[in-house]
Amino acid sequence: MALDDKTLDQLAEHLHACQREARDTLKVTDDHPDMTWDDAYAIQDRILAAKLAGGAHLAGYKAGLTSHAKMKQMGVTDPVFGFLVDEFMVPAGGEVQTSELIHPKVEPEICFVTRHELQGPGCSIASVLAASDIVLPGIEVIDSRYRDFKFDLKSVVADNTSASRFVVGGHAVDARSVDLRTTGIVLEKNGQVVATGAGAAVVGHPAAAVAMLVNHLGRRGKTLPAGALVFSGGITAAVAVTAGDNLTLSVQGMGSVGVRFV
Ligand code: 0L1
Ligand code: MG
Repeated sequence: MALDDKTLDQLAEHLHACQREARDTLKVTDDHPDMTWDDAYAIQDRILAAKLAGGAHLAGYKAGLTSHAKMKQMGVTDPVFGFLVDEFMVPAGGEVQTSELIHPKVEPEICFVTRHELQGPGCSIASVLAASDIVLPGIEVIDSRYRDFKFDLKSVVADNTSASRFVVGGHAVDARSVDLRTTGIVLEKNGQVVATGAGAAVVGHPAAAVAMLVNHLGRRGKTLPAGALVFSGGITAAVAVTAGDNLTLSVQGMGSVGVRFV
């Protein structure tokens, strides 16, 4: 760790305020170029602790930057991980208030719900599938707090991987009943197809991203609990949205889920 507790507290407070107030900021590594990955996750942990202290509940976990194209672009080999709380939750077909966000984008994802606790290191796709209950379509709304999307990966981790809203829906299926690599998705904005893809775009298999999350948690002395919702990562590039947009994600064999931006 390069940063002391006081600095970690201040950065967490700052980024949390930016998220709550839809206020943008410069990336945190501008003032703290020596910030380590552990520091970045420690800031994220502090934001979660503040949310829980304020009455929020942990609603799930997310893997971010999961597509090979985006990882190559950012010069990284592993995804990043964040948390979801109930205040980010939007009902299927519900509305997202764009005035509460800075510059939102959406990502089409396949979500897992675990039946059994998972522990890493050493977690594999097979362990994830064996421990999973259902998979279902999910739209993640990301909203980087960094001005003009000028960020680096450690700053993104500190900013809870741009998490801001999420919606799940469609129809859930047994995680072992489908080949998630070849499961196709179509994302429509206002009735126009804006992105298509297949599960394999997420580090080869969406369950691989969940295994990476479990191994990441394991390295930090944590486990993925039974009943956890996990957004396994965007299958395509994120799509920018503004007020008035209607988004629908269809996932092969799992129906559709939609959300409206007002
Ligand atoms: O969920 C994600 O893929 C996180 C993306 C973080 C960077 C961004 O805001 O584009
Ligand atoms: Mg995502």
